[in-house]
Amino acid sequence: DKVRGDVLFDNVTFKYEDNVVLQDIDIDAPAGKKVAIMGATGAGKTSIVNLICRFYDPQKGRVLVDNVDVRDWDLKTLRRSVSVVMQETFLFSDTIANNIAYGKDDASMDEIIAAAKAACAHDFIMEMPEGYDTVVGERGVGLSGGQKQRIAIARALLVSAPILILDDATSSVDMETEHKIQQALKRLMAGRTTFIIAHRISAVKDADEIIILENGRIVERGTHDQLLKLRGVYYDIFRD
Ligand code: DCP
Ligand code: MG
Repeated sequence: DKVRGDVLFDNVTFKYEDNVVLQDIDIDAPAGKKVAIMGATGAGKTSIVNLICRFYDPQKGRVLVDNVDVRDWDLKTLRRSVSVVMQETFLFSDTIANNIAYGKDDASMDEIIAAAKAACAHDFIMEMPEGYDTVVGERGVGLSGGQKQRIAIARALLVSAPILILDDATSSVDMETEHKIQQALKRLMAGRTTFIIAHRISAVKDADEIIILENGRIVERGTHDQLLKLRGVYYDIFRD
């Protein structure tokens, strides 16, 4: 009963109270496919990925994982099958090492350090008062947005869930760090169904399908080359 990681959005419409956020969304992502989602703030990007983990349920249509409606999944199994690097990373009031190992409590210190190195987090962690034993989070040392994102990427590197969601995973890091992390993210994505939400063309251009969202509707979709030929919204982002 291993989860393969096929994800299908079948005519999904979703609203928060009266606010329609997604309309008639169809996405077919068989196991291993890389889907990128772009769109302005408020377009509905995070709402799409929220439905996979069942943080919310759609009012119309279905979200399927391995051909089974996510509503029929055991919630624990479903959420364990999805590894998420969120836009706003949540850190526990605990040591950096435990924050990285969250989701894989049996990780060895060597594994934790390797993940942190791949996520470009090792250097700043070593500069903290107690290195990997430094307590962060609400009752500990504060971290910048970019540092938190790198902890979250290290965390995702440790667990091997078949579905991966990167929601603006590098939005708070500078270009140089993003470039360095890119390699680790590529390794992270290999063999997993991946949803990449990003604003930069560099982060999405290799995806199997790029989806452009506008006010909750898909207005363009295709590969990088196909979308450039369209000379539409994606082309305009590319030219800027
Ligand atoms: N919304 C809401 N209630 C929530 C979350 C969002 O009413 N609890 C609204 C705000 C937006 C719309 O839903 O109008 C879509 O929100 P998303 O978070 O899905 O938007 P994005 O992820 O695309 O925006 P951003 O790029 O800012 O992350
Ligand atoms: Mg969002």
